[in-house]
Amino acid sequence: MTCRLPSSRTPFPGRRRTARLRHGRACRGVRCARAFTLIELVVTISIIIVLVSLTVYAGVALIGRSEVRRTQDTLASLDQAMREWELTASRSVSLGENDIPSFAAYDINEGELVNPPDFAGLPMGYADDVTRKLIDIIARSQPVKEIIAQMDPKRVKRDADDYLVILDAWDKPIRAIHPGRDHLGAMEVFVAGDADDDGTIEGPDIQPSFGYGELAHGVALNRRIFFVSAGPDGRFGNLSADADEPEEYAQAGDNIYSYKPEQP
Ligand SMILES: [Ca+2]
Ligand SMILES: [Ca+2]
Repeated sequence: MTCRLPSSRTPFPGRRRTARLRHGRACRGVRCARAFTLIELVVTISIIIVLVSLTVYAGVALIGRSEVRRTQDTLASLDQAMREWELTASRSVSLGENDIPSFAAYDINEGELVNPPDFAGLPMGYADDVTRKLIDIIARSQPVKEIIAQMDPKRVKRDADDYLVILDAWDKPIRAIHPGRDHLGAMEVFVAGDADDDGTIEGPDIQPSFGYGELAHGVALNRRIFFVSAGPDGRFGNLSADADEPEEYAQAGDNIYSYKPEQP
């Protein structure tokens, strides 16, 4: 296509030039060049923004999936470590109370559990103390030592009290939830409530104000300890939260488990 340069013979040179530019064509010298209109520029930039957003979203989703997978691997290692210890010892790690004579023999004394110092920015409670004592007990056995040695070193830390702490992929401590000791039957219904299906109390929640064991994280099945990560949101939440605390309940929604416990 040929274009004519505006000349002094053109009656209204400015108007003619404007008309050409409006159609996206500008002439320079003897050659005509196609220029972008404003609409074309906006459309092009919008497409670029959409493509970049999609790429970033896909990247974030991939990273999120890989963190979930790494956390699942860590939970599986802990579950395997627990089973190895139980096979070697021919029993489970027991949780008892020093003021109940029939449960004088136990590995973890619930009466001595404390709220350990804050770690990794999370408020800690009984469940964290149970976890670090449990890992301390099982990590003394050779098969468990070997399993921990094979875990990603970034997932294994020591806390301020020199206890081993196992972290999820978001660097938050994983919790072990103990099924609790045997329920003593009718004599303690008023103290410990009804027995769980596996004949245990809801542990370690005998003092709910310190608690956050099975009541908050889920009820263990068949007396098996389970491990739980707070998930991507870094909060364990509370599965027994009242209806007026929907956020606490929702925070448990993305938690990741070594096996899925029952709803409390
Ligand atoms: Ca229980
Ligand atoms: Ca969570």
